[in-house]
Amino acid sequence: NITLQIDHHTVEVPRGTTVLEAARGVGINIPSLCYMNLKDMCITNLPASCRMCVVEIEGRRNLAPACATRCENGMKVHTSTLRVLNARKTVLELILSDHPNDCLICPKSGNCDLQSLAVKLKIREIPFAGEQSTYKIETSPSLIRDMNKCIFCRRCEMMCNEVQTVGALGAINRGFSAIISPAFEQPLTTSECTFCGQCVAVCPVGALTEMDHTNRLINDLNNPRKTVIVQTAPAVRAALGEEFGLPAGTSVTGKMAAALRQLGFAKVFDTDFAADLTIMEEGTELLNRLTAYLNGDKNVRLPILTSCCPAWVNFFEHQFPDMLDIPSTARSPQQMFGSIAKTYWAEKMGIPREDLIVVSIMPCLAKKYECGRDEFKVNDDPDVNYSISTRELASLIKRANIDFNSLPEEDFDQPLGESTGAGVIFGASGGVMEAALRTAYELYTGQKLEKVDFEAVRGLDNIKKATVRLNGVELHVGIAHGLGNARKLLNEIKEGKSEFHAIEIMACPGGCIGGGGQPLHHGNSELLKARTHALYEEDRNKPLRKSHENPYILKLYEEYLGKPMSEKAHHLLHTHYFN
Ligand code: HC1
Ligand code: SF4
Repeated sequence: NITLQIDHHTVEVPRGTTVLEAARGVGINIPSLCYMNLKDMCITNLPASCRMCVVEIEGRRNLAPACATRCENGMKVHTSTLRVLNARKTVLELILSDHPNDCLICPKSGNCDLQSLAVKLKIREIPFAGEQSTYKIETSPSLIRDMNKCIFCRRCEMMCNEVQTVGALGAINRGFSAIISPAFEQPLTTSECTFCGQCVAVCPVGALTEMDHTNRLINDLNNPRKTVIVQTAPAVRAALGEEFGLPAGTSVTGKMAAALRQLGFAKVFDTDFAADLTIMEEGTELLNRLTAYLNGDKNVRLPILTSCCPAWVNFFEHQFPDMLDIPSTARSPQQMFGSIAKTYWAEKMGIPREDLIVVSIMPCLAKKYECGRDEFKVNDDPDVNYSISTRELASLIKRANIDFNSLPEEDFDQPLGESTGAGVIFGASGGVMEAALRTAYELYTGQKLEKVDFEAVRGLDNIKKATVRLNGVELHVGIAHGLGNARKLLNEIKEGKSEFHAIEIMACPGGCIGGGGQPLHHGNSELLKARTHALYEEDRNKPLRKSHENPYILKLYEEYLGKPMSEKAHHLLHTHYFN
């Protein structure tokens, strides 16, 4: 270990620790904009480009960036001398000299690191009147890109290239014209972008934000000719509370249902219901493929890959176009919900399709794009009209003057609000696989599962593995979260080296709990762990924990669909892929 002095603290840290980390360890929060450390993924963004974190080190002539300076024995560091404070202020003024000062109307206002720093450093004027960038703001179904606001921290580039290995964003041009952009300055929509939103989740300013549908929703909720219903994704309940000052990991399912009712939705339903439905379809597909394989069918495609994450679907459509027959054909729970709501439920209620609006609340930005895919429309009417992110929901609740923390706990409406614990854990990496295993085991063996928890598939390890015995057959399963990890498993399949029969992939770190539409995670894995914990707690406390025990799912098959993978189920709940 190394001992050094930081301001008035004597600090002992392991060799290799940076001054920034050592200082933060004793509560000295040196400001930074570009620095980001994804400890659990062993990835650090360290361009040392913003220079906000400069400190004075005794015996050195120049100020040093704390993020890129390693601690040394006996070092004496000063983090807030006059020289340091003046340097930081000048750096910030220079950044602001080419940054629009439209904070009042910026989508990131109130949640922007640059704005917070300007407040903290008491910036009152911008002395350097420099040239201003004038880029056109680009919109896509999921994200908005405003390069006039980019501060070149390169955090988005790191997420897109290193964590996701998509490579949609990179630095192009030089000097004042340098920007982060898809190749040849093409729009995101025609690039390799998957709309995963991980660049948005780490952008410290308003350069990358989500496509906002809150005004559209307010209009619909006030239209007396429309019935507006809502479904809420599993991961939303584990993070929404953070927007109202509750500690990370507080589950707010009941308050969320109450808030949605107060906002004016005619019915408050749950995507978790459709997650249970997904398990019936995808689980059956897995067992069908496995049985065919065991019976010697050489053409059967294994491993089967989950297909509920739309950014992941985009990724394999773009990057592995010769493997489109491997993923499950099951639609995502969001889309299964929309399809069932606009057929089975609408018919039951006597609501004409054109008068029904289905809205989803999602932790994800790719879900916005998924709603608009042509396969999920009937006569041009989308099964899910549009999707709102967790952050957008929080802003709506605030706008409607709802005191979220004092709301009562309310239940979802039935029948499309009933779910089991298996549906809840979909929101964490490994959850879809665990839910599938619970059902596949019981359906395949005809026996009751002794222990419902499959610990091996949980947690934040990059790639997780487990083996489950089904009547003497060994089922090998793998799980990856983050598209970079997914790529590794896909390459193994391509090379014929995959050891798995089934693989779960979620595009975001930690699964949907780390989605691009959640309160920004800024790469903080402790936050992801707390959210994950909230979902497993909720699962543990549910009376039913296996999808095939959901009574309303059983009723749906009995009254409408017949059985899993029936012709009707195929038509309403399955899809196909394109390159
Ligand atoms: Fe997800 Fe899913 S779990 S994709 O991560 O399969 O977004 O939460 O809603 O559709 O259920 C997201 C979460 C979500 C779907 C489900
Ligand atoms: Fe890259 Fe995802 Fe951002 Fe698209 S949304 S640019 S894939 S990080």
